[in-house]
Amino acid sequence: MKKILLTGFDPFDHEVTNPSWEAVRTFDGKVLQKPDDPAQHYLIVSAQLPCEFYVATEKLNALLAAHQPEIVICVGQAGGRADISVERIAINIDDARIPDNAGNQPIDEAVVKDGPAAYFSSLPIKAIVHNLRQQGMPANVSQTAGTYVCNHIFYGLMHYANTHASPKRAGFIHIPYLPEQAAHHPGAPSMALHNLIFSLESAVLTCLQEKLDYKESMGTEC
Ligand code: PCA
Repeated sequence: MKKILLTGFDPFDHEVTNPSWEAVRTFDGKVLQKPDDPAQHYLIVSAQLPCEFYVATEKLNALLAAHQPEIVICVGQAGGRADISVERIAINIDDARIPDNAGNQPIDEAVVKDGPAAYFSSLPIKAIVHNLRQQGMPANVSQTAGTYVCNHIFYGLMHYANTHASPKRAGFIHIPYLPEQAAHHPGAPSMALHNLIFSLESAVLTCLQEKLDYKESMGTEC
C-alpha cells in the first residue's frame, strides 16, 4: 500500500507537550482513500522527531528510506501563531534563538553545506489553505518557517525530496499552541486538539485530491 508520512516534534522550550505530536500521533496506522478514486488506499505512518538539529534530520532520512512515502508532511508548533500555517519556503540557514533539546545552538550555519539557498514546498499549499478556510478553520500561507529546528527539518526534507525519487510531495505545516499551553502564555492564541486533527486530515486529503495548486492571492505586504 502507498504510504503517507506525518511527523511531529518532542516538546521544547519548557513546554510539557507539543501539539504537533499530539495531533500527528492519532493518525498512525490509519488508512485513507483517495477522494476521487476510493479504490486507492494510503497508509499513514506517524513518527515523532526529537527537537534537535542534525539528529532529527538523520531520523527523518531513515524514515524516508524505510517507508518510501508518496507524501510527507512534517508538523511543528508555532507558539503565538493563530492559524494553521502552511509553509511555502525552507531556507538553508540555522540560527537558533535558544538551544535545542540537546544543547545545540547553531548560529548562521547552513543546513546543507553548498545546498541551494532555499526550496519551495511541493504541497498544494494554497489549495490546503483554501479548503481549510472553506471548512471554517483559520489557515494561512506562511512565508517563513523561522530558522530553528522546524526550518532545519523542512529544508532537510525538501533536500531529500529533490535528490531522491520519493517523496513526490513534501512540506511543512506549523500549528498553534493547544489551549492548555496557551493557559500559561496569557493572550496567546490556541487551537483545540480536535480542530488540529481535523485540519491535518483535511491537508492530507487535499494533497491526495489536488494535482495542481490553486492560483489564489494569499500573499502579504511587509
Ligand atoms: N517548533 C519549533 C521546533 C519544534 C517545534 O515544534 C520550530 O518552529 O522551529
